[in-house]
Amino acid sequence: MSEWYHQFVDLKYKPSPTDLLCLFKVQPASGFTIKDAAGRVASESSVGTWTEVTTMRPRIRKLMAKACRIDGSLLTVAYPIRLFELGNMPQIISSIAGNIFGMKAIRNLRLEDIRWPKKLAESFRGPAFGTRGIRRILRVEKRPLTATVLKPKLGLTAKEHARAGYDAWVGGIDLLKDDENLSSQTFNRFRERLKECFKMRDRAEKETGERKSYLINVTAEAREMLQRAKAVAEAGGEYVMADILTVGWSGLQTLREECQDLKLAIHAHRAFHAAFTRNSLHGMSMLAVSDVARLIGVDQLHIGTVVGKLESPLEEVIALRDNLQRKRTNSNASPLGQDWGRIRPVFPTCSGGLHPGLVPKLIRIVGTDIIVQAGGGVWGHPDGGRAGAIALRQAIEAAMSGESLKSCARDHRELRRALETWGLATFK
Ligand code: CAP
Ligand code: MG
Repeated sequence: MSEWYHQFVDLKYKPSPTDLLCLFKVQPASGFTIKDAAGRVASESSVGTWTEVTTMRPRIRKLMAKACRIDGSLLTVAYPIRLFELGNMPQIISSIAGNIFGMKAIRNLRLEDIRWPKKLAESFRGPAFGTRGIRRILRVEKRPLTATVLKPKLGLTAKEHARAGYDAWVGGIDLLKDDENLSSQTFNRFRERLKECFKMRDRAEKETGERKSYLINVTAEAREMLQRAKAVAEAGGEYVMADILTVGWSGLQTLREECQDLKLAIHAHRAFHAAFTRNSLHGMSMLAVSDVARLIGVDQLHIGTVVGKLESPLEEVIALRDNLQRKRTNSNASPLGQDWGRIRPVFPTCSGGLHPGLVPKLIRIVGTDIIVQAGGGVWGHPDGGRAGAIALRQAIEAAMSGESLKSCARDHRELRRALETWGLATFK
């Protein structure tokens, strides 16, 4: 059996620029060598199975993936591009991240990184707006954008939701955002929420003279999701939000097509990612997930905060930022490197336990070309959501001007109250 699998191992093979490359971290099960595991990964994710078959043809041998590099527990596999259907992401992921995770001969397997050949990468739309396009929509040139997720996550009525949204917008928030689990429950129906919130959005724009928008969650059954996107466009919205991993790559591709026609940007929430990205030995890295999201074409994606409540190691957050924003990613951000060609950059969103006291640290780590999202950090402010929004904006202005929060807080009450409440401490 291993002899057959070993035919998929060729450490002399030099990958061609048209090959798709995958970097895996492999831990063979006991009794198996890394070469055994490598052959199985390359075989079962391309054309092979556990035995030779009489239906094999010489021309099909050219489609065999090759385990072409083994470096300790790191395995690089090269896949001929003809294994894949251009523009079909579910098919590609079913190949390179399909059955192989369940093989007995492998104790742990993690897909760390992917290098996409130009022809395959450019068979996807990429972001419609990207960082620059989003900044143009909101007419914000340099500073980080601000967003707030209304809390509590669920339970508010559509009117209460819109009323609170108004407070956040006039307080200085650019983007109101639905929570990942808010859709169209009985207490807050999607179409009523849409209507009420855009009434308040328009009012807040008039009063502040600033552009404001709403990341409304359209996550639902695929056809209904498209209907909800249409309703957003008819209401004069600029965005939809989707839980890209629970919607699935097929649903996301379909939504991207619809949003192309509707001229809507996509805010991507990654709820569910930690179920398979967090284990550093098994699963798929968030880096690889970010590749797929950028290719399909979301305009904004969560990358973590380093300083906040959710697990997000510094190296990962920086690698994600660079992988989403750069035209060409080098080995720091992505071990295999990637030339993104005409695929636009995605706006990184930092979210999860953020509050004004953490803003300067966050900006020192990830820079200013980000979206700062604070839910509890706005709605937990002792003087209410509008004061919370003002405090967040004050913290960002202070960080942009290089003024310390303490000195800024002296004559900015909202920020002072936020610092009194949460201080400057990062989450343990
Ligand atoms: C943040 C949040 C976001 C997470 C997602 C939450 O709320 O709304 O869903 O940030 O995680 O439900 O936790 P708070 P990530 O601002 O109140 O913490 O950004 O890592 O994908
Ligand atoms: Mg949330």
